[in-house]
Amino acid sequence: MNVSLPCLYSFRRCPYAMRARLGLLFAELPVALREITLKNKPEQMLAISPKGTVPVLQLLDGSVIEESAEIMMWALEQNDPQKLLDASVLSQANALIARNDNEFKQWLDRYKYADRHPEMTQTEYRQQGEVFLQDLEALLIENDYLIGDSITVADIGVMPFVRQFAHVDREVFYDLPYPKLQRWLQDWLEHPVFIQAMTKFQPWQEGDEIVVFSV
Ligand SMILES: N[C@@H](CCC(=O)N[C@@H](CS)C(=O)NCC(=O)O)C(=O)O
Repeated sequence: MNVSLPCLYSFRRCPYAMRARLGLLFAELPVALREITLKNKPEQMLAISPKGTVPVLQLLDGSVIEESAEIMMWALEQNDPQKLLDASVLSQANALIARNDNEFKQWLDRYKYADRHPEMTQTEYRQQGEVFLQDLEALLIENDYLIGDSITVADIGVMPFVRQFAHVDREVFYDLPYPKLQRWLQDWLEHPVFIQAMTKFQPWQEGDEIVVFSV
């Protein structure tokens, strides 16, 4: 079978790639998925995106989207049956995603790899990350999802990073005083779209059969 689909370079455990895959699944846009390993990036990916991060999406016209938030937005702009990208949520969603990427992610990395950053203790890094989590908890006290009572792009943009934070030490995370956030994360981990987004694939090699990634 000869299928022409946009091509997504992805890495299963990467939170940025997770948000891109979630965006594509919620948009119901099939792509050809190429799983990579960070230690052995395919030359075909580096040729279209020399910065060497995943996710990378190459469209059928050859253009390349190499930022995860842009892939998510692009996908939902093409098709958004569940209205994740309603105009009314856009500015709040963009602000939350920007805070996640520019502020929370730094503390998350230091919390996860505290031994590489001896300037502060792991607990202090965790507490810095919790500043963002407290704000998410406040939003989830008001509504079932981060912006209102249905899933928006903010939820799928932020959730993979909260998951990573929780997985640094699950016992510690579930002991923190954020019951709404813990419930929200737990619901996401059991959500069928997230489960599908976490399907395992073998790393791609030239000549492999196309792997269609779709709902
Ligand atoms: N700003 C980028 C960041 C993507 C990113 O940093 N991805 C990591 C994996 S989680 C990566 O590819 N790192 C390259 C490497 O470790 O070599 C985006 O949003 O897509």
